[in-house]
Amino acid sequence: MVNKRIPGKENKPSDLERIKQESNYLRGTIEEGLDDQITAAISDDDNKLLKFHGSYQQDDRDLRDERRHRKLEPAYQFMIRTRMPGGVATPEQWLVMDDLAKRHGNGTLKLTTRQTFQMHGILKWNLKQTMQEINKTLLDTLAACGDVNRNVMCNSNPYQSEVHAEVYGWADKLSNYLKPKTNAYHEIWLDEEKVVDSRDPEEIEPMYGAFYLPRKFKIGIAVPPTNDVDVYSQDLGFIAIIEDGQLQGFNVAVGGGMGSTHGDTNTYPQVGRIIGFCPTEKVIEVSEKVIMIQRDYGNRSNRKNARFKYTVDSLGLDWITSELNNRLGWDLEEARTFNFDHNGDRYGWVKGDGKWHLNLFIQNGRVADFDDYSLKTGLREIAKIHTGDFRLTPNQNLIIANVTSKKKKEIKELVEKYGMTAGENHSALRMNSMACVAFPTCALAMAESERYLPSLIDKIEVILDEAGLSEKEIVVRMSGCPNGCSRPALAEIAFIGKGPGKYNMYLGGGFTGDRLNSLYRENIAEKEILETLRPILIEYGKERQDGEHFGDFVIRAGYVEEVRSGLDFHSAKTDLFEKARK
Ligand code: SRM
Ligand code: SF4
Repeated sequence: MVNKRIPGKENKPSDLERIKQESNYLRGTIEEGLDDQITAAISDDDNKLLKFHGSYQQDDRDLRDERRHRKLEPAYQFMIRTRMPGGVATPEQWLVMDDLAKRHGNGTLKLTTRQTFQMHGILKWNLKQTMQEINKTLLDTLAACGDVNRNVMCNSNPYQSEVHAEVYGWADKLSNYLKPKTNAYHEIWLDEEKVVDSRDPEEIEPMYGAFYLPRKFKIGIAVPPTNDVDVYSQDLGFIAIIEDGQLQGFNVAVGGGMGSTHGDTNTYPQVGRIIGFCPTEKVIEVSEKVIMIQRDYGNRSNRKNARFKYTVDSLGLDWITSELNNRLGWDLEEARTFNFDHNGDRYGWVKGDGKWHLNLFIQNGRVADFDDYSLKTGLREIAKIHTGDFRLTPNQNLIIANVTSKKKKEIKELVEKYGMTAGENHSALRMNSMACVAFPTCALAMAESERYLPSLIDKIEVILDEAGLSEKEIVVRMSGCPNGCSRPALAEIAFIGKGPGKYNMYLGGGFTGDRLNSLYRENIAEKEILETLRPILIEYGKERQDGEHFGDFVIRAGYVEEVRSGLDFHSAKTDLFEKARK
């Protein structure tokens, strides 16, 4: 047994631990709550359990004040998130999601930063039917949220090579293996017979146990040279090692995560650290043991310090590695060399494995019919004739994958007819942008994100034109609060909501997603954002070295200090050479 201090062990467990324990393996009183016709909401405890089933209760924040005024309960509604390893959906599934969004949701779909669909605005009365229809199309929502392993991410184009397809296969297997084993989901949503389970917790949930994990857990697999999954942001990241065209196994990175809380220096974004290499067929075993370490040692008292990154940082990387080796009964091998060259998407048509694949730009992942183009309708028309599949990318974009040469012409015509774009008319900055949902559905949003970033980029593009940088790839991300759902801490330029119309601005993330950025200006509004960015972009336009990325430049030019570990995130200095510049 270890003699290490177990983080948070000495303190009282958080209320969520009680809720999980008393829930009878995620059942709670969700069913009764759904049947209650008096309110459009469910109870607080059930709402926490509902997350494990892939849904959240929310309310429309645009309507909050008006409804309060009229003494009405908030406009309660539900968000549903699918579990879709590697972001793969068939055309039939696309059509079902498209139709459900129209019939039961707010009419739009969100392609998320973890390669899944989110649907917003579902009323309680329609929740079960929506879940059933999703399941009928062979997608599910189990463990899309909650204190369990979430959607497993992987490179979004498995047709690029045999190795890509093989890696997708592992992502799929991992996702299935790491699902909760309770029958609650099937009983509540799919009307399966209720099981009175008197077995031991270890038998009902052999990996998770009755308390599940202390916090959410995330796994992503990258295939170099592409780091589109932002492997260093994952609790557990795998980096495919390919030698002589064959997948040899994976480097294992632990303890990444993006979330923090404004003003609380005990919380910070962190990058995953590589602790070794495992052969391909061991990837499930390694994942299971890492998850069990987090289950046993994660902080169950303070949810703000409960992610695996804090377990890793408080117990130490050496301890985690040796505990993992002990549990495995064999040692991870020495990490192997690899190289990443970007974390964005590569747009347009590419050919691979005898088929065509079109990577479309979907601004902030929102699939809707807009005033100037009918994206949702266009994608529906494509789904009707498409014989391949769709791949949701980790950058909130979409690949129409596996298109035969025969179908390519038809799809190309539809893309043009509906004004969809592989980004020809956009700046490279916009093509490398992401924004989280934020208002009006996200209860935690402090500022706009998805609804605001496009117009801010319009204004930054004017500066980019002047600086001759319109075609220069710069990664920009916005989040409505420091939870970091768009993985902003890894962006070259990031905006994190502080209050209505106000953002913290961060600079200096690595172009390949390997380095954190650091705070450059606090609590600034649009005017100041543009005034601050302008001279830096102009200087970058003139002074950058050959091939130098913006994130590297702002460090070399002394705007911000390099941050390689989350432990230095709050102490990093800015404007190091300001006097010299003046
Ligand atoms: Fe997230 C909570 C949306 C990816 C870190 N996230 C939320 C909630 C559910 C708000 C809530 O708890 O009430 C948001 C729902 C908004 C809405 O109305 O839909 C939300 N997160 C999203 C999505 C939809 C953003 C998007 O625009 O794509 C992404 C869904 C991913 C998926 O399909 O599973 C999403 N969230 C992420 C990521 C990025 C990633 O996983 O690659 C992160 C940062 C990585 C990480 O986890 O460290 C992320 N979300 C959080 C956190 C902060 C966790 C932390 O460690 O502190 C929260 C809040 C929490 O858990 O308490 C959060
Ligand atoms: Fe909501 Fe914050 Fe996540 Fe944006 S970053 S979706 S505002 S929790």
